[in-house]
Amino acid sequence: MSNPNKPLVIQGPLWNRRSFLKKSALSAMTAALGTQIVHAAHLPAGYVPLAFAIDDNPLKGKSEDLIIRNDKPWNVETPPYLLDEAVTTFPNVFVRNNGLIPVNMDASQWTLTFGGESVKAEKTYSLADFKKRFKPYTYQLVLECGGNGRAGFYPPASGNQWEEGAVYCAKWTGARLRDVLEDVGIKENAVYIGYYGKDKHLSGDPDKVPISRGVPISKAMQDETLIAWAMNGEDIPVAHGYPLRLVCGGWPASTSGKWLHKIVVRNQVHDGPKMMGDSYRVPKHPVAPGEKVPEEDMVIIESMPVKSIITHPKSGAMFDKSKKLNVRGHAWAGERSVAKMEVSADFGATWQTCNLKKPANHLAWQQWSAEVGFPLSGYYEIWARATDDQGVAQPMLVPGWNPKGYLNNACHRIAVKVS
Ligand SMILES: Nc1nc2c(c(=O)[nH]1)N[C@H]1C(S)=C(S)[C@@H](COP(=O)(O)O)O[C@H]1N2
Ligand SMILES: [Mo]
Repeated sequence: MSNPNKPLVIQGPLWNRRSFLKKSALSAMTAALGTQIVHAAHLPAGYVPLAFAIDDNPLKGKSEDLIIRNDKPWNVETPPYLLDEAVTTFPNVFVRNNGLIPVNMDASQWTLTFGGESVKAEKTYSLADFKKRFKPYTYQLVLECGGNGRAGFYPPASGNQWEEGAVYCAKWTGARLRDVLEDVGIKENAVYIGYYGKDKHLSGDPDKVPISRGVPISKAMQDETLIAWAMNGEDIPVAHGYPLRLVCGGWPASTSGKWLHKIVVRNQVHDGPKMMGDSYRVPKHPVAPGEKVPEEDMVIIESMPVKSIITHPKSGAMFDKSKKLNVRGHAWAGERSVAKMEVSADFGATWQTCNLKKPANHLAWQQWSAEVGFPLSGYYEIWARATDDQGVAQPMLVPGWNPKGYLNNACHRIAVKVS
């Protein structure tokens, strides 16, 4: 085959009812192989020859050092040292799914429909419509899973035991949702939007939706909220929402719907799966660890809190005492920006102010770095702490326990050995 990475897709069923390979399919395969399939008559029913097996592994090309938290659905975490890039590239982007990643998507047939109580009339766009009719914008946007850091809570909360790496900042290109909503025409009573994707429920039931979340109209209307068709200048990878994705930077990444095919404009808070109960909601007042919290005391998570990560060096690395160590990473604060970044090498007794860059745009993470010296050989820890533009700093310890283990923004720490 001319391009081994581009699988041949043969349209229509390969097999007839008697399980014989269809003549047309056989001749297409023979042509593609440039030779005949000698024992074609013995191919078992439904068997697709390896040369034609569609390689639909959506994690192909990911770094081998990603940590698999679950394989059904795929939930894969990035270790901090792989997040060193200012703009995270595909191999290092964590993957979070609530259902099954859709397969065989045809971008040329893709549509996105706007409906719900608060549209003036339903309207459907093709992918080409978006690219043609709306001005494209590109922003670097932090997507962090609301459950990033869940592993730090005790008693443990159920769900993927994310440590630090369920976060990334990629460059997204698309139409502003605001421009599209203006084109659709929405009613005065619109308060919320909700998304629907093409992923399948784990049960296999086609009528069940794995997740359908959303944001208030004010967030939907923000400049940086996109209906994106490109990530880092290329088609969005399948695992991250190909061919169309809603991107709401700075909020729980669960609001950024992948494989987007419907947006509903609601006259009430959207009530799709994972909007209610304990999902992506936290108690509105502190609760004792393990306490049951009544539903009416839970509030929907909006902007994510101030946080930072050390991406260099890798925890556990060894260093030469005669040289200063370059320590660096990123900091972000949901809708806010980060005003100050500090590191400590003495368990928080003293703090050193870091160099801190401005964000590339609102809702992008900020790069920080520091040169850290060590007086003696031995074991050290480096702790990193960000403070946002309202003076709110990351806590040293795991913050308020909540039933599903969201919003753990405790300081990231790494160990280093100096000799
Ligand atoms: N359609 C759909 N969109 C989705 C999800 C999903 O399961 N289905 N998961 C959400 C959650 S919980 C997160 S954290 C982000 C993860 O985005 P990523 O896979 O690009 O890292 O996608 C969000 N969008
Ligand atoms: Mo998430």
